[in-house]
Amino acid sequence: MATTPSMEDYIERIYLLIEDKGYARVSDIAEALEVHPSSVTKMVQKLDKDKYLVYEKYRGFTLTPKGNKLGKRLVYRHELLEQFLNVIGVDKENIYVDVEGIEHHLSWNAIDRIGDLCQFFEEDKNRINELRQIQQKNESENEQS
Ligand SMILES: [Mn+2]
Repeated sequence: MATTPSMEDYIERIYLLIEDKGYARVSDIAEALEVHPSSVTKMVQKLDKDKYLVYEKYRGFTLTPKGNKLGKRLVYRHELLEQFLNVIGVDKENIYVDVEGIEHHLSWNAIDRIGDLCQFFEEDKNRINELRQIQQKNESENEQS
């Protein structure tokens, strides 16, 4: 990760680790977020204080119901934004980094409206095809100019 991970990045990552293995250890979080274990310890103490997670001896961290609820929402948001960038035709190799760049900066209102837009395209594949036709037209015009 190019920038310092935010509190949301931590909760999102811890949620995914717990989903995968049942718990999250400092070393797992540090590796996943590409940060020093001491940064993880610092953030985890803050998240513990704010009642997002609890430390369980020998197991590592688990999320409280509050942390779990937020984690689930953050993972949903990440996946929705990947879907959105796919729908609008962003090149595959840009998608992950683009989502990491924008996900913390949108309101939940904007997320919900992006959800509507994805649904609009999902419900009728002709809509995607029409968008792709516009994109091809724009690309061939750009090549000519
Ligand atoms: Mn993310």
